[in-house]
This record gives sequence, C-alpha cells and structure tokens, in this order.
Amino acid sequence: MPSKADVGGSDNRADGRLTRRALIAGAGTALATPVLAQRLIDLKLPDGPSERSLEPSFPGKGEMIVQRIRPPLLETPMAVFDEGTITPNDRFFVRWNWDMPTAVNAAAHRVAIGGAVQRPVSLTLQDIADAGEHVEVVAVNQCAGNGRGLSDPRVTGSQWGNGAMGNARWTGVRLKDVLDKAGIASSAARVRFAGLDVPLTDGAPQFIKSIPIDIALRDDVLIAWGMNGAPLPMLHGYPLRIVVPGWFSTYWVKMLSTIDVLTGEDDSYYVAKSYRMPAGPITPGDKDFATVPITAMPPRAFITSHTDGDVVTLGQPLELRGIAMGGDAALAKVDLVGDGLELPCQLGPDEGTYGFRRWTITIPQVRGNLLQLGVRATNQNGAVQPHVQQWNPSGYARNVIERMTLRAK
Ligand SMILES: Nc1nc2c(c(=O)[nH]1)N[C@H]1C(S)=C(S)[C@@H](COP(=O)(O)O)O[C@H]1N2
Ligand SMILES: [Mo]
Repeated sequence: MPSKADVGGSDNRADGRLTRRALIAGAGTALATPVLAQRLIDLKLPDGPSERSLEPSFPGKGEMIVQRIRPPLLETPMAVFDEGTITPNDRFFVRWNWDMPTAVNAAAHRVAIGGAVQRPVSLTLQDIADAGEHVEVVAVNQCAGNGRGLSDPRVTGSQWGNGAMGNARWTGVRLKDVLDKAGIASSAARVRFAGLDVPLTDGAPQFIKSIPIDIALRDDVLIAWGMNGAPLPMLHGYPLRIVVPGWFSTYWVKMLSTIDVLTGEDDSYYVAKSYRMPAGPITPGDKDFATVPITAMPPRAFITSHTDGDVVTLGQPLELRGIAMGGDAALAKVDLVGDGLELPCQLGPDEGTYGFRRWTITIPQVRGNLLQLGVRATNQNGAVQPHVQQWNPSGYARNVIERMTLRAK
C-alpha cells in the first residue's frame, strides 16, 4: 500500500521521471489504491465477443480496455472522453503493429536522414531540438481502424470499439526544419519514416510509412518529443515521433530512427499493400477492386455524457454533451439527430483545428424514449458524417453517425 505521502502531486513530473503515483494510477481516483479486481467492459460489438477486460496493465497507464498485450493494443474507455477534450497520457490508446522496444538509449539515439538528400546526416536528440523553432500542436491521433469492431458484416483486424483515438498537445520541431539539415533534393516525392521496432516474425515487413513531400513540408507536421507537457511515454514512441495533424495515425511513426527521402512511389508493404481502402463503393465479397491509401481523416462526433440504454427522466430537460472533431479541416458544426429530431449543438472553445472540441445541448423536455439518437459533425470543407457506413474489408475510416437509445422513465 502506498503511504499517505505518496497521495497527491502530479502524475508525470516535468523531467519525465514517473512518480510513484503514476505507477499505480489505476482508476484515476483521488486515493492511490491499485485496482486489483478484474473488471469487464462491454464494447457492444455487433458480432461479439464483445467483453474486454478493463485494467491497468502497463506502467504509466490507468484503466484501459486490453485488446492485446503483446504487441500492445490498449483502447481508451469512452468515459475518459467525457472528462475533457485533452486525453491524458495515462488513458491514451496504444497501438504497436510489431514488438515494442522496452528501452531506448536516448544519449546514443540517432535519426539518420538519407535517400534523395544533398548530405546524409545522423542527428542526436539535441541536434533535432536545435533544428528549429519549438512548436505545439493540439491534434487527434486516431487509428485508421478505430471503430472497426462495429463493422457489419464483421471485418478482420483488431476489434476496436471507438476508443482507438485521443487528443494531445504535441511539442516538437517542424519536420521540414529537420529535413533542411540534410537538404532535400528537388526530385523528392515522398518522405519515409522507420522506428526502432522490428517485426515479430522472420521475413515479415518492417512497419515503415511515407507521406507525400507536400504534406511533409507542411508547417504543422512535427517531429515531436512532448505529449501533454511530458516527454513522450515509451508506449507512445519515446524519444521522438512523427505528428501529421488531420491524417490517420498510421503515419505518426513512433521511436523515429530513420528518414528516407524517396523520388518515386513507395512500394513498401504498409503503403503499397496495407492501409488502403476501396477507391469506390464495394459490396462485401468483392475482389480485385482498385484501392487508395488511407490519408486524411473525416469528421466525427460522439455522445460522451450517456451510453446506449441509459435511463433519462421523463418530463425533465436533458443535458447532453460530447466531443467532436473536424478531421483534416476545422469543425464547422455539430447537430443532434434522432427519430424526428434535428437540433444544432453549442460548441466549446476551439483549441486547434485538428483537436477535439466539446459540444453541448439541452433538450427542453424529454417526452418519450429517444431512439436512434446521435450527433453529426460537419467540417469547414463541407464533409458531413453519413447516415450509413460505406463498408470496406478492413473497417477503415469509420465515421458513420453513432447511434444510441435513451429510455425515458
Ligand atoms: N514505430 C511505430 N510507429 C507506429 C506504429 C508502429 O507499429 N510502430 N503504429 C502506428 C499506428 S497503426 C497507430 S494507430 C499509432 C498509435 O499511436 P499511439 O500508440 O501513440 O496511440 O502509431 C503508429 N505509429
Ligand atoms: Mo493504427
């Protein structure tokens, strides 16, 4: 048991060393008591099995939905998104495709830049920190497969609910300032990233990803070392990761160690073969359709104040709240929709184009069960969440309006 002296104080010290409280941060309660009993959460996946264990399983992590231990796949419970628009580091979802290194020698760590450059360089953490102005971006990191477990018919891959997303304040330098150290060639077409992780099985492809040069040179694309004011936790890619605001997190390579400037298409597995969507609508079972890479995120919104099946009071006003994101453009509006219902929601403070934003609404009087209740986000490019999800074989880029029923009593 922790002594009283350990209770209170901050979870993560500014110097990045974990306090004892962070190590035992279980349920996020004021009393720092580890939660030892196994708890279950129901993700309500249409095709089951739907229950997952909910527990603190990694140092620095509180209660998470444990999808897999090795490589780690940890999902954020929806209740966390009700607490604020920034997702705390200890509740932020985790996804590694292959095995995650458990130690990094920061003093010896280098980022090698090669390929179509004027001079290949090998940069220390200090070189990277000195490469340019330090920038902060608030942005949603969302797995392309977020919500995949809700696909109907069922698809293969990690059966995520909607908690494979989180919003953080990322601190780092602009990727373009770091690329300047090597000087990119005029023939540069794409920039490819690799991290320290390697495949778990022989002959399997390494997790490497590339982005087009015009994206790489954007002012808000970062090499980040900070997450919500703390050094990047190991699970989130210590010591450095790529941040591409508005794009799915498959491009946000963690434990960055190599940057390769390409002059043509990228034929590596995770760009040419995987993380791709049908170019147009398909039907389950279709084969041989053209595909396009998953890139920019569409808008999404969620009700976080209630969950499906909750009971609300008949005849009383009802306050609802949640979070929304615009995807690759700022959020324009959020509407509450339901059976015979369409009402505009109020938006909370704008903390950045690519972050989560709070929405709230009060229904003046509950007159009966609220069926098919959902929220629909629209972004400033005019993209709107659809009523029906276009099915794809990997369940990528889900952004259908999520529905729930509230029972009036
Ligand atoms: N080095 C490395 N970076 C990676 C991955 C990985 O397996 N290895 N997975 C990517 C995918 S698919 C996702 S969804 C995000 C998850 O980021 P997080 O664990 O910080 O939430 O990391 C991305 N960056
Ligand atoms: Mo992902």
